Amino acid sequence: MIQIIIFDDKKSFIHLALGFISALLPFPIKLFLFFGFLMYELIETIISRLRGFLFSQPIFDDFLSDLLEFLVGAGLASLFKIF
Ligand SMILES: [Ca+2]
Repeated sequence: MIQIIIFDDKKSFIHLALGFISALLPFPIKLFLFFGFLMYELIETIISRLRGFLFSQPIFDDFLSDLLEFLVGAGLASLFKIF
């Protein structure tokens, strides 16, 4: 079982907004933003791990939390997208 807490900090809403905006942009740009976001999150996770901030919890909890926030934003955008 995986338990992930989303919307756990102020940055959560930036992830949500980024996902929302990404989904509304044209095809190549939205993929570019998505992979850019993934790379940023991976690097952030690795740096946090190296600094020892995440030693008390599974490595990818925060990564998955942020990714889900992005995808919820993208999902909401797709509901409101007309074209
Ligand atoms: Ca988060």
